[in-house]
Amino acid sequence: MTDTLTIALSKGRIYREALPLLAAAGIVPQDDPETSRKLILDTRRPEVKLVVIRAADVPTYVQYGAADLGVAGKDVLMEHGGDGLYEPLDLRIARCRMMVAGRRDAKRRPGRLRVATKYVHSTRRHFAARGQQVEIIKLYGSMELAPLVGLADLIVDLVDTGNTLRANGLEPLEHIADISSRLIVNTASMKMKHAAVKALVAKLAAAVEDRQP
Ligand code: PRT
Ligand code: MG
Repeated sequence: MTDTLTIALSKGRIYREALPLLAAAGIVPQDDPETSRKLILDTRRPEVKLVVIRAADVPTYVQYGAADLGVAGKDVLMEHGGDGLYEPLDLRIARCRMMVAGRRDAKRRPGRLRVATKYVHSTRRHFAARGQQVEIIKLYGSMELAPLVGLADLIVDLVDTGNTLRANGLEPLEHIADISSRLIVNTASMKMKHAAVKALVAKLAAAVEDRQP
């Protein structure tokens, strides 16, 4: 009997960039999540399904075994903590950098700096490692706005081209981490569905190598 495999991923850039890698493993969705309202997509391989969810929810689905595998940004995994997950493969897609940013002179202000971010854990770790006391303000998006309206001195956000920062008069100030999307696997699925998971990881690894040797 062939094991069924459920793969969790988010729509948008991760879906778009994962699609060619999945196709190399014969996984071709039968619906387009950008236009369909379906949350569970059948694929050309009858034993493989995709579930399309919010990026930040992917590690949770995989941790609890609601999905056997997932595709998640390293930023999201650093916040989640990785309990109940293996991370066997860097897919090298949706790449960017996690950075501290702010106005050029932001760090010269005396006193404890305020940092706005949705990456609370990564931010706390970064400043703690530098022995710097900061006040962290949790936001869910549009971090670039915070310094403009006096909510925070600094932000921690993802930077790709730098256009968003520039458009808001902000500059990248400190590098925290290089980010890319990772394949994650539920630890129980790794054991119970070992052959199916191993075969899929191998196909995806080969597809990653073919794209960027
Ligand atoms: O959008 P939604 O609220 O549903 O969730 P999400 O923002 O977590 O999902 P999505 O699809 O926007 O991002 C999914 C993943 O893509 C992230 O978790 C990252 O791993 C990865 N990724 C890669 C990025 C970027 N590049 C990126 N540039 N995610 C977000 N951005 C944003 C960034 O936050 C900033 O607002 O793009 C803006 C900066 O881009 P530049 O090119 O102007 O520098
Ligand atoms: Mg987004």
